[in-house]
Amino acid sequence: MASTLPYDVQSIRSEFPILQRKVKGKSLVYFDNAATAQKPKQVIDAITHYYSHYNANIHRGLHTLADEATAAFEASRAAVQAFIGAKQHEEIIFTKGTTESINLVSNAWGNVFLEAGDEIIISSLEHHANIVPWQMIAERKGAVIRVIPIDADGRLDMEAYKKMLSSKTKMVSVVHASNALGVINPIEQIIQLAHQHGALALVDGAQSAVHLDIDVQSLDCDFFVFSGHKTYGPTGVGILYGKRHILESMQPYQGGGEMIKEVSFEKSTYNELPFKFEAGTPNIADVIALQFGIDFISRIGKAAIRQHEAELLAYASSKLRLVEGLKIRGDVEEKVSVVSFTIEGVHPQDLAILLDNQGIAVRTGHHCAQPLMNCLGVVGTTRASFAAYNTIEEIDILIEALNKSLKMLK
Ligand code: C6P
Repeated sequence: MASTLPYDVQSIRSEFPILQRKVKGKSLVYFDNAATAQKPKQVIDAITHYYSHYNANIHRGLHTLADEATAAFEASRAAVQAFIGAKQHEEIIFTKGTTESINLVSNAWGNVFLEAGDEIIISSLEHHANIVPWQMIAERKGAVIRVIPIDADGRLDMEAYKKMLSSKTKMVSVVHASNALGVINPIEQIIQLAHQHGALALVDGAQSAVHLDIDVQSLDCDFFVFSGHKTYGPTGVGILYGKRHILESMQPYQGGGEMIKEVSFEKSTYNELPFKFEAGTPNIADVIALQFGIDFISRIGKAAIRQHEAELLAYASSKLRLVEGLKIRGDVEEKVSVVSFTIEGVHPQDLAILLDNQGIAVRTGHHCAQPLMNCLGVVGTTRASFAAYNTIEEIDILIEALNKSLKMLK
């Protein structure tokens, strides 16, 4: 439930032990949240507690520890189900990240349903994780990838998208919010149009799940994927949501323990959902801890966090615009809390090193979106991304450090 208390950023900061540390003698300013968010103490404690008190394999043992671990693991599935509004817990599959979730779909769905000449639509904004798996299956099946173009600010060309759709389109796989620019795509419309042409729609929610309200039933997407580590949870846990009847029609991704019903040397039959897609011992501790990341978001309230982050984004953007030669890339209204920029005559990598010397963590480079950088005609950008625990004072520190760095570089 959303909190009605005023937003107390200092109290939120106190829940994140890492924010106490110094980098190069300065207080850490962590603005690389789009890469991975820091973890609240309750997530860190959940991992220690699991290994200290009830470490056991799940869904198999008939002993107390196994029962406790299984219950905690399944509680995380229920938390994820509620977090994204899925109808049934069987529709939530645990993977190791967004990347694995997309690979699972491209293989387990693509192997069954793609044929030569079929088309898969992605967009120019995609992370490599939503490009390469489709290229791999397209190559195997003789399918064709089509790419929705963007304008200079990273807005999708929806007219071009509409023209691309046809009876050949089998899958539309598009990012909800761009990791490199922060731009939010009109995902409802993208999904509706895909369905009108009989295609399925996959939403890469790696950057949206933590910021935007997600209801997979009202979105009506066929798949929604995201990573636990960007939602204040641990690394090594990803989520694949899929509509039940579609997941049922797909082949297993990997074979092994847990995903089977009966095995003989002649033939094996597969387990029910969600276990059919969870072969082998999963990442039990981190899946269990994920629910505490989700709990952190729910306790503070997504709307409250979003408002706080929007204030940070607006403040940072207004200050950055004053820097000579600086251009914000993806300077649009509908954005998550990511600001990506280039500065005339300055290589992003040089800037990142100078900022790190002042205790500031930003990401620079192509952000695993090389084709997007080519579309924008840049080698890379400097990206600052904000989370629930960041402050206006930290942005002032960034701007001061940036101006100091530019004096050294220019
Ligand atoms: N983006 C970033 O710094 P994994 O690595 O599987 O958790 O997530 C991959 C991924 C897929 N789609 C989008 C939109 C993403 O942002 C990411 C991860 C990080 O932007 C690391 S490259």
